[in-house]
Amino acid sequence: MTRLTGNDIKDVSQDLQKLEDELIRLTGRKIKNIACEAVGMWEHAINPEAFNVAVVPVTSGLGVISRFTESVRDICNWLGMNAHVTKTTDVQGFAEAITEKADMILMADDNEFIAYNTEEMRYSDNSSCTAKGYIAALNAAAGSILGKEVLVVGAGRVGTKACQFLLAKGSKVAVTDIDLEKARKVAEIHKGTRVIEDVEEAIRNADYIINASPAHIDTGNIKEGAVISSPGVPHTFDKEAYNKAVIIHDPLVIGAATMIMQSAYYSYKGCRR
Ligand code: PYL
Repeated sequence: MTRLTGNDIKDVSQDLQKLEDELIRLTGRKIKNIACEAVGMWEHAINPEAFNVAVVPVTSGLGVISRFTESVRDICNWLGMNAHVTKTTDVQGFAEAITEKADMILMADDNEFIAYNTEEMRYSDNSSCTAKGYIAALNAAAGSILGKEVLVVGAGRVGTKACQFLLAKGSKVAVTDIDLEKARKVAEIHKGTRVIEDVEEAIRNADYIINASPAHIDTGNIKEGAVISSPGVPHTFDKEAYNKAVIIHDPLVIGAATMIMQSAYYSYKGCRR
C-alpha cells in the first residue's frame, strides 16, 4: 500500500463537500451511502451521533503524516459522529481514548490503519474497506457490475481484496500487475480470477476498472466510456482521461468512511426486542 504524503491529503477536510457533490454526480450516492452499501448495511441501522470517536496519532516508523488524524477526525464527523484527535500519541493516546470511554478508536502505523470498536472488541481494516468502498462506487457508477468483467489493476493488498470481494458479489474478475507473479498468486488464491499478462492490453479492453496501483495509466490506453474506480495513490489521470472515462478517486475518504461504518456496524444488534 502506498504511503500517503501530507501533500496528498492537505485538502481532504476542506474538500469533503466537493467530493460528496462529485460522488452524487457520478454515482447518485453520498459518501455515507457508498460506505453503507459497501458494508451491506442499512444507513439507519446505527445512530452515528451515539459514537464518540478517538483518533490517535501514531509516531512509529516514518512518523505522523501532516493532517492525517485531523482528516480522519473530519471524515468521522462528516458521517455524523463525534470525533476528536487525542492529546497524546501512540500507546499513551490509546490509553487516553480508553480512559475517556471512546466507542471507537482509529489509528494507523505504516502497515495498518484500523477502526477499533471498543464495545464489540472488533476492528475493521483500511485495505479491505478501501476495496469494498471502491467496488460499491464502481457498482453505483456503472449501474451494476453483476455478471460483468471488472479489471483489477494492481495485485497488492487492496487489489487482492478487490478480486475476492468482486468474485463474491458475482462479477467476473481479471487481474493484472507489472509483477506477473503477484497477479498469478491472486488467481491461485481466488479461483475464477483471470490473469492478463499485458497490463496495457488489459486496460485497453476494460469497461470497468478498479485501479489499485500507484503506476500511471496512459490516457491513450483508456477505453472510451470506461468506468474507473481508483483508490490508487499517486493519482495521475489527466483532464483528457476524465473526458474519456468516469473516474472516481479520493486519497483517503471512501476507504476511511467505509472502515468507520464497518466498525460502527459491529454494534448493530438487529431489531431491538
Ligand atoms: C491509510 C493510508 C491509505 C493509503 N496508504 C495508507 C497510509 O499512508 N498509511 C500510513 C499512515 C500513517 C499515519 C501516521 C499518523 O499520522 O498517525 N502514523
